[in-house]
Amino acid sequence: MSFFQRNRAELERLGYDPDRLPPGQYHTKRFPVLHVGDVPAYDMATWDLRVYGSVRTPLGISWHELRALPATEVVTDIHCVTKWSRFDTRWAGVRVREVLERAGVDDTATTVVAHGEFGYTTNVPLPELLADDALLAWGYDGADLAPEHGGPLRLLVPRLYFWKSAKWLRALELLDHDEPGFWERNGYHNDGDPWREQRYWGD
Ligand SMILES: Nc1nc2c(c(=O)[nH]1)N[C@H]1C(S)=C(S)[C@@H](COP(=O)(O)O)O[C@H]1N2
Ligand SMILES: [Mo]
Repeated sequence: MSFFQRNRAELERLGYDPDRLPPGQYHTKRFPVLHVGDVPAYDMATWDLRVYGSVRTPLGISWHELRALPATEVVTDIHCVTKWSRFDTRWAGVRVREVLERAGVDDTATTVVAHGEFGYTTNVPLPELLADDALLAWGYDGADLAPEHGGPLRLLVPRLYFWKSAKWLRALELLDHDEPGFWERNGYHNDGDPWREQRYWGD
């Protein structure tokens, strides 16, 4: 039996439906930490989240203002392009939609580029960020989101491979055209749908 077959058999023993695993993925109970560069430190008094580009009202949202927005919880599976998946991860935050509504997205906007600290970028189709489970996440498993997992704030787009979920999120840029981000320019698939196994260029 291959590693992947054993992993699916183990899932079944644990009482999970192995069909929750997208093609080519294995499940893990660990929560790996994966990023390029350092974990940034912040002064939350000066931290802000900017929303700009194809919007009527560009925003600079302070931490205090962000935390006053309607909070919600999302329990979801996450899928990393390096093949691990983790089930039933529990996140707290505000729906991306809430913030985009406040900025007033132009009818021409199609794409959002998420900007993380230190220039990390990733492009996400606007409709993905209007979904109920797309969050600006500040909490994980009942606690503040740990800095190594993207705290104080990360994007959560659980329907796409996890590289689209930018850690240390600082800005959402609305565009009327598509524009590949950091990994999308460096070999990863532009769309990144795990169910269609869109991992790399040419997949
Ligand atoms: N700012 C930033 N966000 C990032 C990354 C990064 O390098 N920088 N890596 C991405 C990748 S490739 C993955 S798999 C996930 C990993 O999130 P985790 O460390 O919380 O598991 O973060 C994504 N978000
Ligand atoms: Mo990744």
